[in-house]
Amino acid sequence: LQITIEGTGNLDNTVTYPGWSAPVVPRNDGTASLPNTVISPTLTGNAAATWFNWAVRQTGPVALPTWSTVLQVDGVPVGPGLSPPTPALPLDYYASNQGPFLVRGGRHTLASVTDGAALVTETNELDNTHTVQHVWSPFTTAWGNPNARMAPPDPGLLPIANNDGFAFTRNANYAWAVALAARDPADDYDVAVFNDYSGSSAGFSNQIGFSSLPGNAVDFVVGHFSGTPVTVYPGAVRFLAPVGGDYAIDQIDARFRNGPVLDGPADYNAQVLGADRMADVYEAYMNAGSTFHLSLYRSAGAPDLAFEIFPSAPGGVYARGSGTPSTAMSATIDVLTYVASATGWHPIVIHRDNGTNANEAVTYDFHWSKAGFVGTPADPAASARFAFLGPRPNPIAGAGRFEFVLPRAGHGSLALFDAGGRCVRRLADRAFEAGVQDVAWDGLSDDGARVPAGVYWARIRFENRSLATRVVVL
Ligand SMILES: [Ca+2]
Ligand SMILES: [Ca+2]
Ligand SMILES: [Ca+2]
Ligand SMILES: [Ca+2]
Repeated sequence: LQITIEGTGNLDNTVTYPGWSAPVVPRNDGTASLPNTVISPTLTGNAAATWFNWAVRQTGPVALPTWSTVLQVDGVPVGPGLSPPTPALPLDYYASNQGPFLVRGGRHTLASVTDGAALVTETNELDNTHTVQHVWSPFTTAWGNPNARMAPPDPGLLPIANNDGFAFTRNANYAWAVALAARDPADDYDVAVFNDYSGSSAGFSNQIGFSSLPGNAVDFVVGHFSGTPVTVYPGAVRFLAPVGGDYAIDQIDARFRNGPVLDGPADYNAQVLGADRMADVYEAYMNAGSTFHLSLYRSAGAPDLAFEIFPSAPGGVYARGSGTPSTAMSATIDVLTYVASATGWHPIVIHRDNGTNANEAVTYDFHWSKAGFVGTPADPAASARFAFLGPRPNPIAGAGRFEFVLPRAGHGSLALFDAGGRCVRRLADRAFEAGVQDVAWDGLSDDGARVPAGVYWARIRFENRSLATRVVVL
């Protein structure tokens, strides 16, 4: 026998019961009692350590037919929920200590949903859900150790999007970057960086940077070494997830910096961006008004690389695309001629273009110099086609080679000079094709002797221009 008088009863999820801190209470233990159900000050993320409590008040006057209530985390039901015996009498119903469930670190939406299938007609259909956001303790990440993660949570409808949350503490003396990308080109995840995390009721709320390029382009946020938080809280946010594939997130502070005494040139050869690593950070000390010529050469690995330079202002936090990006000269070479507008440490981010094949390591050389490129700063692409990519390896022990780029076919010469400006070896003086050139050196001087260890300069001349690069011989 089923007694049903429709329209005379109600299920209400919005009631806060005596001894409860809210209609929906997450806890990091399963020991709540009916008169004592309070939210844990800190909720433990990334472990099966959360228990849920929620209550539904059924008002009369009569029993209602079959209904059920479930808890959703970011829109996904978890656990068995609660289904009272049918018919259900007018009472308070409690789903207590359901768990433990694993919730990732960061910000998430909890919703208790009753009669979601709309099987019961009630006097009020608008109070059947209670929605609230809480914060779980972030996943702590380490310098240069990327993590592969499943798709970020549904962002939800509240002002601060739900996220998969992290904590990264960098060296206070160096610029930093956090970068992520979806592996599948159809998925689009973004990175937001926050400066706060505290307990279960706040945190991941003060956003200091947000990169949101489309598709699976690498999104990154970079910060100046000075005036930005030493510990930052990145959150991975879902924008589109038609595939819902995983993503890699990476974090690092500056691998290298050069200046202010040297003021360039800087030569970083055979650097490896490992599997799932998304970005490296460098810092260049530049004086206002100085023109720098930067070049990036990918020597191994298929994924495309690029770089971008950012202002030297302390406190600066920037998203990908808001700085000055490099220009792709070829599949493997990116260049930039940059005129510093202020004096100080400029963060430079070398990054993958996207997350496709992110599990493949990439090897690159990165150089910058005030003398390396000659041309018109206003036209970096044109000026860059005459480029000295540098000695390989550098330093040179025994034998090596020199790589440079010519804008067109023509006559060029390459020679090696000692620190005193004396020519020690004429390496080439002939016609060249356009594009990337490679001239080998056997480590000998013009008179056939091995050159002594020390600092030398290699100079390429082409038409009326010349470029020099520093060479260290061991
Ligand atoms: Ca209702
Ligand atoms: Ca209903
Ligand atoms: Ca994105
Ligand atoms: Ca490139």
